[in-house]
Amino acid sequence: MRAKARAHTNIALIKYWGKRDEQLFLPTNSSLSMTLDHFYTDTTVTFDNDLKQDYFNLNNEQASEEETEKISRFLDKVRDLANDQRFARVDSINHVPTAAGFASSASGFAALAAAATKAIGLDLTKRELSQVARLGSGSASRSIYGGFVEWQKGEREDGSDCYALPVLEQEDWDLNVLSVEVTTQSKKVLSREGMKRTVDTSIFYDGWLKAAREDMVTLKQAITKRDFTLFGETLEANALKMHATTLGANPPFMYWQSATMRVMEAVQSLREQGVEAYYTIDAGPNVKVVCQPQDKEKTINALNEIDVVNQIYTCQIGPGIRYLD
Ligand code: 2P0
Repeated sequence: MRAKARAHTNIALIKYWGKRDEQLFLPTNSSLSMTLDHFYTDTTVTFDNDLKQDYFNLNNEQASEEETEKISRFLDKVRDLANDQRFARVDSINHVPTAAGFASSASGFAALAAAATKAIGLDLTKRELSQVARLGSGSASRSIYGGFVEWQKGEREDGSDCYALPVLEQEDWDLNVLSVEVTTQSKKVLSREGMKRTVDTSIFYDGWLKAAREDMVTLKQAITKRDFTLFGETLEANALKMHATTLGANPPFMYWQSATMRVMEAVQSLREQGVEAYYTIDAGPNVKVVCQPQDKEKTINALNEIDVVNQIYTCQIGPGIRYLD
């Protein structure tokens, strides 16, 4: 009744931005991500007859009541699937700099889904596992696989056709992602709230849905052909369109800070000098820069010259979930 799993974070290149069902975490658009090697979560789950409630230790400390409740709600779904109501002890070590605004919900819920379903005796395919992880956090469905991953939105109301699929394996394209930290402050509008407000009110939301569909086709072609220019131009434009929806929301909001724009300008100016780098930005002010290995040093050096940059984490494409011990 015990299992341990490791899952890595991922960065979306076609963003997941909006739900059509908040209970089942069904998205309004399909998304596509790269799994990153540098940031991951290790989680051990032990179901135990003697426990009277769930326990959650995060980074070797007892987690808050609120965090434990979130984990418990997710475990309820796993218990219902297995028809086994035993409580569990969950131990997680997060190798993700959450204080720096990097999301840990993708790796966190992917590792928890893998460890909990195995510990309770469910034998799931990766597709099924991505559907279970999705019930913790949408982006977690993509972290089941390594490399390039599509989370298809599906059409059905029960979510049975809403899962992640591998697009290209980790070893089939060697790229770098530089995670550029400009602030460690937590964001004012959480992504869950931000996407809801955008779906409900943004005058640009229909345009986003159309663009996300088209960008998905283009990005998959770029990946198949290993066309880095088309790949970079498409992922950067997709991030800008996602952020544009927040400006059309009511009340409007934005995730960028002036430091965010300094990094964006530096990447643009690198391209003018012939260094191919492209940026993407999630629901926060930090920036991820994608480049090819031959341009990594030049890109890091240019980013290091920006005085508002705190830290740069160098990532490669990472693996999918694996069981440990
Ligand atoms: C993504 N983001 O595709 C997008 C882009 C943020 C911007 O997935 O409500 O933590 O738990 O499903 O997955 C962040 O949202 O949201 C996110 P929930 P999640 O990576």
